[in-house]
Amino acid sequence: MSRFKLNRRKFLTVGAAGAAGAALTGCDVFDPMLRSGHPVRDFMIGANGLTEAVQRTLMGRDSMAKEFSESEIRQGMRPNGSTNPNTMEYMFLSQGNFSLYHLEVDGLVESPMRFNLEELRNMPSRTQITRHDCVEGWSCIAKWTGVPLGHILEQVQPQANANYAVFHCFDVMGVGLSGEIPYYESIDMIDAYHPQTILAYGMNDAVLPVENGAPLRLRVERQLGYKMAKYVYRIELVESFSHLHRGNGSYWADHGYEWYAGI
Ligand SMILES: Nc1nc2c(c(=O)[nH]1)N[C@H]1C(S)=C(S)[C@@H](COP(=O)(O)O)O[C@H]1N2
Ligand SMILES: [Mo]
Repeated sequence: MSRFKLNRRKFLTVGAAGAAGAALTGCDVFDPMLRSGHPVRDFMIGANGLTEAVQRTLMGRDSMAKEFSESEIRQGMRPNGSTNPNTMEYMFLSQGNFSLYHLEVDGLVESPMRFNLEELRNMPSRTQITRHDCVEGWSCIAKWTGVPLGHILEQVQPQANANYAVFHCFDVMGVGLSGEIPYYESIDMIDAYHPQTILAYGMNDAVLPVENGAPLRLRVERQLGYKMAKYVYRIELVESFSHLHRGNGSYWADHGYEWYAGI
């Protein structure tokens, strides 16, 4: 356990070194290091299988992330990455206070469903005060309220070959040869059914602010910040994510980070 933690620290230090000198404004400060063939990138990719296997063995599938008390909440949650998506659809919905928003849940499920915010808020909820660790080397402690993802999955009934939940987000990160490149993330079914995995609509006892992912963002507490997809409009259950975007299961995994970002 402690040996593993040491390795994780080393990984984080590599990240922090890359960010030195640059303002800590977003994960994109690492981009130059992540070119194919760069030793840091290769190290991260090589470490991926190992850390996931080691973590699963050491931590077990049901271990809980540490939860904190009210007095430990540190600052408002520092916004990072996209903080105000400028796509037409998002701006239209946010201007209407997200009253026309709905979350779509589809893919490999028995009953595809859509839920508006009121329906989501009326579902069983969970509140947790947790620490958010960004790969850049900063962290915040904030209080999150939302519906457990497991509760939504129980309603749509994933099929036997559904291996991953993919979170599609409103924000566009850039434009590539095949069009716009949106933010997306994915987790496996172990994390999807974990009791602390929630779709949060509230933060620090208030409505989730736009900069932190309104109207709905994922909290998957045993992984790094970039897994916590903000601005989620669709959850798609898939057998494999190789057909999505560059095939690595997440915007940042497509840019050389680990797909499994356990801490
Ligand atoms: N849709 C979307 N989700 C995202 C990001 C993003 O740019 N777009 N940034 C990620 C990163 S790198 C971090 S650290 C957290 C930041 O969450 P916060 O803005 O609430 O602090 O969101 C993650 N989720
Ligand atoms: Mo991050």
